[in-house]
Amino acid sequence: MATTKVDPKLNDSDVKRKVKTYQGLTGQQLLDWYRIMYTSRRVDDREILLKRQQKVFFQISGAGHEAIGVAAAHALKSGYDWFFPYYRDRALCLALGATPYEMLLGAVGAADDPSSGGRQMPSHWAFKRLNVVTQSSATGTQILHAVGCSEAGRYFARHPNAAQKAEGDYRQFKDVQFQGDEITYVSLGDGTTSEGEFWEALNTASNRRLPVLFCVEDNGYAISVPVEVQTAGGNISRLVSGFPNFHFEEFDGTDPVVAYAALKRAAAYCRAGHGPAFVHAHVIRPYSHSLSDDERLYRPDSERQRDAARDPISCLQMFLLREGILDEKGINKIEKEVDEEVQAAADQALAAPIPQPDTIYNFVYSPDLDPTSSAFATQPAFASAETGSDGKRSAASQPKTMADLINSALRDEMRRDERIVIFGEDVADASREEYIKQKLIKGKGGVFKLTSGLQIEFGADRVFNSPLAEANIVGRATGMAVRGLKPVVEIQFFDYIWPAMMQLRDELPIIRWRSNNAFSAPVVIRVAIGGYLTGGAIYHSQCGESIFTHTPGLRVVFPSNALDAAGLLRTAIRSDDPVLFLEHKRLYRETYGRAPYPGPDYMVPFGKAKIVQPGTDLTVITYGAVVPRALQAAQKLEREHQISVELIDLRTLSPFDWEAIATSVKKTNRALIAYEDSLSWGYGAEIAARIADQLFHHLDAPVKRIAATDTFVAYQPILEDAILPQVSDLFRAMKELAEF
Ligand SMILES: Cc1ncc(C[n+]2csc(CCOP(=O)(O)OP(=O)(O)O)c2C)c(N)n1
Ligand SMILES: [Mg+2]
Repeated sequence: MATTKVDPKLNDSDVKRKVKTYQGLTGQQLLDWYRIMYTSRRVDDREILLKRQQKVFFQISGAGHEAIGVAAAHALKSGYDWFFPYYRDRALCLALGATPYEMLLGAVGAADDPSSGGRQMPSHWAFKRLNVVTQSSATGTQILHAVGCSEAGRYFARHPNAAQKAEGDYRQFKDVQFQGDEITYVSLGDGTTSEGEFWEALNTASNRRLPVLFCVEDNGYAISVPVEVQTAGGNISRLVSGFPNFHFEEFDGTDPVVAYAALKRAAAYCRAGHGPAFVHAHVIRPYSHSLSDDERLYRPDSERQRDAARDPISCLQMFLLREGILDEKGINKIEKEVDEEVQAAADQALAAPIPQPDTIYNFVYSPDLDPTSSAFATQPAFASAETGSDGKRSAASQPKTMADLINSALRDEMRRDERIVIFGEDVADASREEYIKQKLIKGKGGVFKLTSGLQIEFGADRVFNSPLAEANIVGRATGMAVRGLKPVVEIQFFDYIWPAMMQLRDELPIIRWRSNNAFSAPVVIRVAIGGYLTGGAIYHSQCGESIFTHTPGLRVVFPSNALDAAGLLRTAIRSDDPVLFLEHKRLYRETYGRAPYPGPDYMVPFGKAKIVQPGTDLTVITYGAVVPRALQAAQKLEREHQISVELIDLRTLSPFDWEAIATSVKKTNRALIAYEDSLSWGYGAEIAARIADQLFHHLDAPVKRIAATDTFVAYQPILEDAILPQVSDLFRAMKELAEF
């Protein structure tokens, strides 16, 4: 253990009065730390015992990581800085202020478990009062959240008015706290540095000089895979050393004094605003990966004994004895007190109420703001179409494309709500702002120009380009939204959403549910989707909405016309849930469905379908770019065969308007679901199943689906036509169903 040299000017009696410090830490502080570290180990031991008695259901320990955790907690400020720890950080959380009882509530899955109310495995920390943000099990996803969290802190410091509360939208339920010099701490294991999101996070933290303190707790293994297999050259510090703007530290993380000194330097660097820090702590993992793992299968005794000699608990104990800070009696006393406390906490946790099964649906979505409610149904306020004194009709009264109205909805909402930030690939007018200032360029504003002019009006703090990395976009947005910002991000093409899939499936939609409503991340993700492009080919034409409607917690919207797009986007932005907002590229500038500007408060509630045309002979349920095609087919059917089709545009896919479907099918007794995605396992399968299940007695014909072939979309237009459902296909399907 490192010690500070005693000042030679002090006399002997001063020294005896324990002026001696250890990197600024007094003996008493080290004693306190020992108590926390020992508590951490004993809570692990208690959980292991309870697991063997089948009273808890999973155990993963923080053993070997206690010193780095306690040191980090003391180098930072609990409830002031922000924390994205991982499952080994029991000692960190105890040192920040969590209690053994709270942890044991997590282990038994109690209703009052503050981390998740019994929804998550133990050691997946979330303590709202301590700014410890909800964690998942997916290794590495937290790192981009930490980056976004830190960006939000900086944003609120620069835009303090944005932190104010406002009635009538998500802001009413989202408190914002920030500190001008706050730090975001994120920890991870050595194996997790292999995840791409780790590198995406370092890249952004470095580039934006964010005050993020990355802490790699390197125990040399990721389950059974040793570090040299994970990390080229076997040392992560060497690999990351080229990132600009970072402060780096590498040290023995089993020594709390050494760790504290390094973390204090790192924290000071971050707090001063110089940029991020990367600390690499070498630790040990004495208890196997988890209770489901037996490390003796892949680590020989010799290696395990070498580690055991570095055990932070026994080493600190020896140190305290050697330095005369504590004698054996003192050690015994602490250990007895801790053992009693942990025993009492375990007894109490075992007696705590468990969650009731009927609570499982709580907090899938916001309990505070219902985007299907009438509060989100407003009338459009179209500009007067009368001609002005110049003899021209006002521009606002002219029909606008979907692209125009999405752009104006974004603009209006950004004027109304300073918490909105927009980022994604190419969404800025120009990252090199001086070109704009010098009026050398007009600006881009998105590959489809949907965000055009927004950076020019709102500045680069609010509208900016991301790196070409989709997980980076969604992960950062999630971290920002946890803090109360409203990121409205863009995924350039649906075909390229997949790098963000881990964030979209395992993080964003689940944050509220898994934290039992302690945290939420109401992000809006706009995505250009769909085909019918003539040349879009495989990678610019995909649909796949059912993959996301299959994800609880996510709202999925898919408008077919300009007015709905404007109204639904506004609802998405003001709502308190994460929303995937699918914009069909082919509809962006289509003549079909244009509308005048509906004013800055026009909203369409979620889960309310639109009857595009009423009819009596069959019901066609569709959405997106199939709406105008189905309408054409229906009109032709009416003209040529006097068959009357009721055409339903769902507008939102999750939630969807079951009532509208049921009412219509009860009237027509025939149902066709038409969608652009490939047929099998697609969105229509669920609707068809529900109709068959719940409306069986009202049906005069089988429920039919018409959709794309079970292939991808090809480049050659002849092939594209054959693959995607055309007006003629829809016409034929409708006719056959009507005549069944
Ligand atoms: C994305 C993902 N892949 C795989 C797993 C399964 N898994 C859980 S922990 C772990 C090893 C992590 O090793 P490391 O990052 O070194 O942390 P340590 O457990 O050693 O502290 C793996 C593979 C996971 N949770 N998430
Ligand atoms: Mg490891």
